[in-house]
Formats: sequence, C-alpha cells, structure tokens
Amino acid sequence: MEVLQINTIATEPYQGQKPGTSGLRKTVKEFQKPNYTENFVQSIISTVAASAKLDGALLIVGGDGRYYCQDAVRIIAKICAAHKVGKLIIGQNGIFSTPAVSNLIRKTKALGGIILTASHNPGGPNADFGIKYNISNGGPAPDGFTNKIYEYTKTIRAYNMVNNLNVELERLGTQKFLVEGLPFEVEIIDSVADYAALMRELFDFNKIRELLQGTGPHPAPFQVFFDSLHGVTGPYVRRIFCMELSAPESSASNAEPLPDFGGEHPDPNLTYAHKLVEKMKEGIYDFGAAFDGDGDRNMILGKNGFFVTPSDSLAVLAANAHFIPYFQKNGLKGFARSMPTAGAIDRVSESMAKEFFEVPTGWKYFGNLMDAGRLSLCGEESFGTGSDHIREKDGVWTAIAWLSILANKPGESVESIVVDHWTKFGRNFFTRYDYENCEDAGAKAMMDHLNALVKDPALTGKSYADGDKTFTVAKADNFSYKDPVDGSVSENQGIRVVFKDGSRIVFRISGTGSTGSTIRLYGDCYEPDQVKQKMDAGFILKPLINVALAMSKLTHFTGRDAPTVIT
Ligand code: VG1
Ligand code: CO
Repeated sequence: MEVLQINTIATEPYQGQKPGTSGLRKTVKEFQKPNYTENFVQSIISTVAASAKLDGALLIVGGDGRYYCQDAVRIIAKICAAHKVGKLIIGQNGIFSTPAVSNLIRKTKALGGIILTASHNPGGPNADFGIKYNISNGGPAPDGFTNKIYEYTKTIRAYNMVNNLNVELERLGTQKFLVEGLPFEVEIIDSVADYAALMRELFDFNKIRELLQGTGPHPAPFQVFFDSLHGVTGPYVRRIFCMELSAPESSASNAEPLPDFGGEHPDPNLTYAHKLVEKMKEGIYDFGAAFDGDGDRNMILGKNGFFVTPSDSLAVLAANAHFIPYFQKNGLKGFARSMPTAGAIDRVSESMAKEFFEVPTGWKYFGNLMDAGRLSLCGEESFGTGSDHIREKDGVWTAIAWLSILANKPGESVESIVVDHWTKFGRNFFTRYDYENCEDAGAKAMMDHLNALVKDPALTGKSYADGDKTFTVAKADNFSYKDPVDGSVSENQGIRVVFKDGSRIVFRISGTGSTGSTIRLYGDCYEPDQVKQKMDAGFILKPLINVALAMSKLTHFTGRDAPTVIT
C-alpha cells in the first residue's frame, strides 16, 4: 500500500468564521475562497483535539447533497487523515440527513460528526453552504465549543492535510489508507439503512401500514403525500414510506436530491412549500408533509390544506405521545420548546404534570436536558420537532409520529385531532414575520432601541393601542437562559414583551443567514373561546403585530414596510 504524506499548508485567518444558531453558514462563493473551508475544518479538528483523544477516533461525515458538499467531504477526509483520526463513516456520495448523522454518532459511539448543510437556505453555486460539528451525544456542539472553533479561526496560520488522499464517495464499503505509517479508514455506507432501522424500532410499522392500506380498523386507505423539495429526504421517504409502509411511489414528490434544490428554497412552510399546499387543497390526500434541505424540519398538513402550526404539532404529539411505542417503552420525561415558540405545549405539560423547559432558539439547547433524562419531546416554531431518540430535530420522524397517532384514531382526520385539541386546551395563535437581509447597522440600531426600551422600568404598565385593542405591558426583557444541567448562561437570546392578556411579542436577529441581518418578529396569543379559535391567525394577530412594529420603530430603522416571509 502506498504510504501517504502529511502536508502542512500556510494560510491566513478569515474574518467572520463564527458559527451561528446551527453551524457556519455562508455563500458557496465564500467557502470556495482559497483555504476558507480548510481553515474552518482545521479549526474544528483543533477544537476537538483540545478536549478529546483524536488518535484512532471515529467521526461521521455527510451532508444534504447541496452544491459543494462533495468538495467539502474530500477536504474533511484529507484533514482528518492528517490528524490521526482512525476512521470516517461517510454516507454514499457524501449524503446523510442531519437526523441520520445524529443517529449514527450515537449508534457507532463516534467521537462526533461533521454535517455539510445550510438547511433550508437555497443551494447552488450562487447560494449557500454550511458546516456544523456535532458532539458525541449526537447533538450540535454547544456555544462553549463553537466559541473555541471561532477562536482558532482568528489565529490560524497553517493547516495539515493529506493532499494525495483520494476517497471514492460512490463506492460502498471500506477503503484503507496508510498515512505516514498509521492506518486510516473510510467506510462508505448506505445513507438510509441505519436511520430506517431506528424508525422501525421506535414505531409500530404494521399499525401504520394498516392505516395507509385501509385495513384493520380503518374504513378506507389513508392517502398520504410527501414533498422533499429536492432536499436530502427523498431517499428516506421512498425507503420508509413507500417501500416499508406501502405508500404508493407517487406519494413521494421532488424525491431526487438536487445540488440546487431545483432553484428553490428547501424550506417547509406555507410560502416555499406552496406546491404541497395546492396539492392538498385538491382534497384527494388526507395527510401531507414537507421537509427541509437537510431533513430536520417538517410541515404537516391535513386534507384540503389544513395547516398545523409547528407549535400546535408539538402540543398534539405531546398530548398523544402514549400512542407512540417509543414513549410507551421509555416513559415520558419532560417537555420543552424554544422561547419564541407559542405556548401550546405548556398547557399539555401542565395537565400531565411534567417538567417543562423554555430554552433559547437552536436545537443545541435541548441536548443537555435529554442527556440528563429530563426531556423526551420538544420543538421550535420554525418547523422543528423531535424527541430524545436522537439529538437533532427530525422531519421524517415527525411525519411518522403523526401517522402513528392517526393509526390509533380510526376515522379521524388531522383537522379533527387539532380542533379537538383546541377544544380541550384552548388555541395558541402564532405568527412570525421575517425581514430578510436588512442592513446590519439598521437592524442593530433597532435592537439597541428595543434593549433600551425593555431595560426601562417605566415600560411595565404602559399601554399600546391598535384600533379598538389595547395591550398593556406586564413584563419585558432580553431573554437569558441558564442551563439547569451544566449551569452555563446564554444571554441576549431575544427581546420579549409580554402583555397583561398573555399575548407576547419577540424580536431576534437570525443566526442562520449568510448575508446581512434577518430580523424575526414573533407574535402569539391564547384563545380559550371556541368560536374565535376558528378564526384566521393573521387576522387575530394583526393588532398585536402593529403594536410590535410601533414599539420597535422597525420601518424607521430598516426602511422596510413589509416582511419578506410570513409564517
Ligand atoms: C433558525 C430557526 C431556529 C432553528 C435554526 C436551525 O434559526 O429560527 O429555530 O433551530 O434555524 O434550523 P435563526 O437563528 O435563523 O432564527 V435548521 O433546520 O436551519 O438547521
Ligand atoms: Co434544517
């Protein structure tokens, strides 16, 4: 066997390689700059090596198939080989969904994993790319870890790689190398098999098959439709829903992963997954789901396009968790949601007397609670739901979880389950306005203004009116979170103003954009009245949003008079 040499290459630091809510996200053009990707990967490896034994270690590598994924996988392999990593497990052609990587890290007891994705951001040579490190519990690296990566990127002067390492990403099986006398191995595996096996363990596939086929207690076949938006989930949907759960092949749409996602946003919401919404409105399908680029987000729709908000989806899953074999077996520990997520789950949690947590935006904040055995089920308003079966949110899992509940309620629909839920618990209306790619200075000035506002004790008790609705401030702050497990504190996680009637507005700057500043404005309120529960969320929340715009002077600071996306 040829003995490969380690090369040391001189480099200069790049500004701004600071990981955000979920890894480093920049334009492809940025990642393609000389040494840009290499600098960041070397900084990850240096951070890992500073706290764990890298010699002989196993790492998992894969991504959502977007443009530049395979280039990045090759760079990672060359850098890992130069740092005595023992073995990499890579998905065939460099493909793994984010939940699949999380599962593999846990299953193989790997030291960690590197995920190549910019999630729901568009892909292609003129769009976005991203790199994220997940630690040995399978979850995104916590802030302390990513801050260290950032520190390395600021001072890096050289990196080590094995220039002549050539990995064949399409060939399944093990490829062995010798690097300066030490063995290095790459195993290329089927991207779907281990994840599909996990789903079979968590759920009762026979029961779901009966639902889809209209056998057993079910009056008719339950018609399902999945939109993978040309992201990574296509092969997962085909294998799990079509091959194993007997849904027809035609129910898997946009199931070919494409490097540019067909030129669209692989973002499962009413705006970007509008084709699924239109399909569902035809009234043929009983259940529809869309997933994002890397497969950790989901949108759930019922017949005729009935939209389940992510906050409601989480609450319904919690209230019906006893139908899911995994929770039957392991019991239900606590529940959690991110701070801007509407409080529907809070009421379920209270009724079941469970421990409950409100954490900052980003899945990394759930990991410690899960590891400590205090959290079973959690979610975010941004179309993310998941459980402690892995340490990432999980789109396909959420769709199977919904089908498990439907399989246990013969004759019921998505809509009837959600409406029953509102009748029992009340309804939380929720909306989010995104102002994408604002100028950094204007967005910062607005947040400074809001910070000063919520720090002023005179704000409490102040009233704001819109039309005939008046909102009186009960409490306002900039959200800060102390992790109950390791005591770490995360400050400045979003401005929130809570009004006397329980309604709430939240402002944050996104941590996943690649250019400029994206402002997110969230609004939610609670409605116990069954007649009002049937009304349109946009209409109900309009006065609250108007008050938020007035308080923040958003138009004044940013020049924007309308959001770019409303979810
Ligand atoms: C957004 C969402 C957040 C989510 C994050 C990663 O972050 O708001 O809830 O965890 O994306 O999701 P931000 O900082 O842009 O608001 V994914 O599917 O992009 O990995
Ligand atoms: Co995602």
